[in-house]
Amino acid sequence: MKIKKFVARDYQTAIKLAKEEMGMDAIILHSRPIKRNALFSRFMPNQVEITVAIDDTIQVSSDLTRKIPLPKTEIEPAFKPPLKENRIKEPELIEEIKRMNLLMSEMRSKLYEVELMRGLSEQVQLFYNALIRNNVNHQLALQIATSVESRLPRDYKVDNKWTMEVCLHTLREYLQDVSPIELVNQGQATLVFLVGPTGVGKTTTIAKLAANMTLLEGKKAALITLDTYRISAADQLRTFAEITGIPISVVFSPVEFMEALAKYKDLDIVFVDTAGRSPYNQEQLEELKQYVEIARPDETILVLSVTTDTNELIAIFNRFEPVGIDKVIFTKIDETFSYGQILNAIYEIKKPIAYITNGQSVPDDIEVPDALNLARLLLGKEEIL
Ligand SMILES: Nc1nc2c(ncn2[C@@H]2O[C@H](COP(=O)(O)OP(=O)(O)OP(=O)(O)O)[C@@H](O)[C@H]2O)c(=O)[nH]1
Ligand SMILES: [Mg+2]
Repeated sequence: MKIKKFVARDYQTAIKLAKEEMGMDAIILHSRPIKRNALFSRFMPNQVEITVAIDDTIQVSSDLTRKIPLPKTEIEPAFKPPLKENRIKEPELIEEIKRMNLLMSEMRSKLYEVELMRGLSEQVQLFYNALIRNNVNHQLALQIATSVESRLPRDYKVDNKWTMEVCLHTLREYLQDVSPIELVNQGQATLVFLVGPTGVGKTTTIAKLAANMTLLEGKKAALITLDTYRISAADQLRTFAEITGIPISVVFSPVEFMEALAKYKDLDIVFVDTAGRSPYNQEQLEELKQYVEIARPDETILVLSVTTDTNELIAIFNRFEPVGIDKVIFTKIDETFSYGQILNAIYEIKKPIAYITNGQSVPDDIEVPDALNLARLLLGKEEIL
């Protein structure tokens, strides 16, 4: 047995050298990259080393070797591909398998969906299609449609109006109860926090709520802003407060916050405006949680924009949940054509909707949603039945 090492700049060259010198029957026992220290590696290219063996006790005439070459496949497996390449191929393969699995499960659920769809009456299929067009998650839409179907009489055909009533009624059940702010504490201010990601409309919504409560309902409201991150942030609410005569405190610390709370404790309602928090900034969320824990608000409302997609809405809720979310407000209803994401999100997060806002105008563009109207909104603007 003859064993020899070959060094070259890559495996192919090393193998070529080995074959030339040791012949086609040579087998590779070992291969490795040669590590150089950092200093050398700057000046010299990386190299590889292969250890090759040949059993030279068996005499094979060079003529014979040439005439009957060994099938390539018999030699190749002995030449191990470089380790790094192997590692790259493995994740690729795993990714591919994952992708295939996903595809398979998508196909399976699609088939299941088609199967269930077949059992639906024509009217309910139209209802189902309207939900899908309006962005309602497929599985949820199918669940709702199946539930509508089970409520319709089987033996005779019902008219479209009746079916539509059942559809809307069923949709309403899937939307949680609507629950606007309640002034709970007799003789003590109800404390309401509005929290949420940046730019969703927290400050604007507080202005709308405070203006409506003060001007329309004759309640005594005050504003506290914890949004002191940006220079101009507090000005937005301060200007509004000046115009409406609603008192405001801009606080910079928990101590100042406690003082402001004490100052307004005899009013009807105190709104706390918070800085928009990135749902992915843990530190900001912790700070927000601290303020909520100090104040123990009656209601903490998460403000969400309907321009956000379902998965993101749910992710945002999950991040804010530890702060203690009681209700949600959906803003920017006027900025989208499909509203399915409201239903999708509510179905997952299971919190009541307090308000929806539908424009930038203060104080008009806010309403306590009527569940039936919301259900209609979910079906889009076209007539379906
Ligand atoms: N179209 C539309 N725009 C809205 C609505 N509500 C708020 N906006 C606008 O959204 C923008 C952001 O509103 P803000 O109230 O400043 O949002 P915010 O959540 O306080 O923002 P940060 O304090 O920066 O986190 C403003 O231009 C608002 O006029 C709405 O219902 N519809
Ligand atoms: Mg704001």
